[in-house]
Amino acid sequence: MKKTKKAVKKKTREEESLRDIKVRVIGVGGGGGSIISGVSSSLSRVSFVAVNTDNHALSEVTKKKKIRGVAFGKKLTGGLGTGMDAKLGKQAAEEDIEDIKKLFKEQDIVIFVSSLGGGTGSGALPVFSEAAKEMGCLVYGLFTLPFSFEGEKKMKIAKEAVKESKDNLHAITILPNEKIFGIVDKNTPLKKALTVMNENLAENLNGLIETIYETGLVNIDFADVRAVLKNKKGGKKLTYLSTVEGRLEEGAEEIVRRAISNPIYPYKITSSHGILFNITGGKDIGLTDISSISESIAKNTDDNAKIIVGIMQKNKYKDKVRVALLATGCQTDFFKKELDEAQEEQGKPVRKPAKSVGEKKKKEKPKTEKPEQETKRKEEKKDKITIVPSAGAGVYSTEEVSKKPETQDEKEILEEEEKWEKPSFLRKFN
Ligand SMILES: Nc1nc2c(ncn2[C@@H]2O[C@H](COP(=O)(O)OP(=O)(O)OP(=O)(O)O)[C@@H](O)[C@H]2O)c(=O)[nH]1
Ligand SMILES: [Mg+2]
Repeated sequence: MKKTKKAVKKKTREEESLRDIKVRVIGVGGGGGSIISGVSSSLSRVSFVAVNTDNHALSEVTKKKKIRGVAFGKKLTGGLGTGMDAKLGKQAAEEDIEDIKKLFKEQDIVIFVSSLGGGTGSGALPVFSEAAKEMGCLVYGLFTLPFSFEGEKKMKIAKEAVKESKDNLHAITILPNEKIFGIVDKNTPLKKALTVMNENLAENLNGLIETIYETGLVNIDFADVRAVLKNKKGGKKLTYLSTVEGRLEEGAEEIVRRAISNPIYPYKITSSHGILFNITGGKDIGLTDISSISESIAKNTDDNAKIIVGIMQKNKYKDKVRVALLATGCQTDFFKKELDEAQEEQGKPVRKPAKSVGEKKKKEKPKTEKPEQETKRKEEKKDKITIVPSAGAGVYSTEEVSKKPETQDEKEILEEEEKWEKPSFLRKFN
């Protein structure tokens, strides 16, 4: 068929490279479904699936048109959930793994979202993540941990799930629900508190997905995201994902401060070795603003971190800016044991994380630096970052700029945010 001039013009290199990227967000269990229902309405190119052993919870979540529901483990659970039995959740996952595997087929990125501590999400995740990884997907897990008032047992189930899934996840974000009390008052009704937590999570995820799919003036693409998510130096997969919006008049430092100190995180980006951030501003956003934000982020990270910067412009961000940040290789003491511990105690072979070429060559910097030396070094590092929009996307190590130019105007997505679903585990108690 003869191509029209218009059609040829439309098919830019940009669209070509993004055309086939498939991202599937899978909410596992009740909490996971609720969280994804908050993000699904504003994103168009990603597919959303809620999987659960609880038919009632599934039917609530799939009221959102964009979410497809898949039940599993019907024979074992009768469609009623597992009642906090992770062993049953695991068996349920194994029972229907062939059906579930179809969800991973041809997906480039599978993002599992789950609130750990129940039987379904915690039991099924190790099984699902293993299958997704084996099928060649880039697998990212975004999890919450139960509140401490929910008791030791739930926390134990959640931590066990992290431990059993971590080898099959390229990157993991773990957020204790408890952290929500850094944002809302302790007396806030639980339902409301969870909604705020879910909104925060959904907003962060939204920022990442927009970064992957939308075309920027300085563009971050799938290859960049993959490079950062897979860059688990020293096996550290803990990932920080945050998206914030602010007014330019707040100043770069303040916007960055909010982006890197999201109160729902029990860890910081300081030890991160792979950072990807996307700055979205109005048509009038200046190079100074962009540089200030970039430098401010770089100052707060590891010296050897690989930093990838993207810039987008949208009319709706007049005088405003949105920063979406993804940082891998973070550290925390909170669930250090679960993340670091190999699976020796379970009699399984220890799978050591593969070392990157750079890591083999590079020696760790000795930690003998005085505070003033550190400040000086960080200032010097800041000076080495150059933002060159006309030269294309920024993969910035501290010294180099490498990547080809991309120029294309942004698309507008102005969909209204919809109301959140009521968290499923609360529904049971109402
Ligand atoms: N952030 C957040 N956490 C939730 C939400 N719903 C439940 N949780 C947390 O997730 C834990 C597990 O609950 P569910 O997600 O309902 O459990 P499940 O995976 O469906 O497992 P079973 O119902 O036991 O089969 C709870 O103890 C809560 O801590 C939610 O909407 N948001
Ligand atoms: Mg449930």
